[in-house]
Amino acid sequence: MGAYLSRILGRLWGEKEVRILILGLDGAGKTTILYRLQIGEVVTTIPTIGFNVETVTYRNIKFQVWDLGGQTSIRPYWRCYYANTDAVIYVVDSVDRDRLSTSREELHAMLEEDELRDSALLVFANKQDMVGAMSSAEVSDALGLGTLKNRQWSIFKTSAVKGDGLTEGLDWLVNIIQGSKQQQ
Ligand SMILES: Nc1nc2c(ncn2[C@@H]2O[C@H](COP(=O)(O)OP(=O)(O)OP(=O)(O)O)[C@@H](O)[C@H]2O)c(=O)[nH]1
Ligand SMILES: [Mg+2]
Repeated sequence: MGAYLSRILGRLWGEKEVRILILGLDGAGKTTILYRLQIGEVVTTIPTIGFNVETVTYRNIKFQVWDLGGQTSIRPYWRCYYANTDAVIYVVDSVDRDRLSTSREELHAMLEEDELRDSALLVFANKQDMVGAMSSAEVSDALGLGTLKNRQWSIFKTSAVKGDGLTEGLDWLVNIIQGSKQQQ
């Protein structure tokens, strides 16, 4: 049954990998999430200058995951990676209340880009293991997710260091992407 399903899925997907960008302000936890997804462990990170890219296989689907540096001076380069992106994982440090408005501005500026018109949006309200972390409803409000039009989006509470919430988010993404494939 498993082999049969993977054949069907293989046909559905062809050989194409699903292209994902992980974006968000510096220090939000993007690189930690990338390697947690890829090797299942917490790695020691340094601020990303440029990008990391890894292939992550989940539920028989190959994701090509790009993790871009989030520092102010590097954010203008995000747009160089937008073409052919199936989904954006937008990571928020749920403790960093002071920079939520900046995070909101960057998010909305990104979503206005034509190349991301059809990309799904998965928001991770990260660092939920820390005292004072905002709830996903608070993060959602602060980011203005409710105002998004013509966008498939969802938000999940995550802790990259504990590994919580990440697969729930990916499950949502797989369902969205499979749904849109079947419509084509
Ligand atoms: N407590 C806690 N710390 C986290 C979590 N996720 C990441 N961190 C820590 O936050 C710091 C920054 O994480 P990175 O993954 O390097 O952040 P980044 O978003 O890749 O940052 P840039 O590369 O500068 O854009 C590191 O010390 C991580 O260990 C989390 O869920 N909980
Ligand atoms: Mg990084």
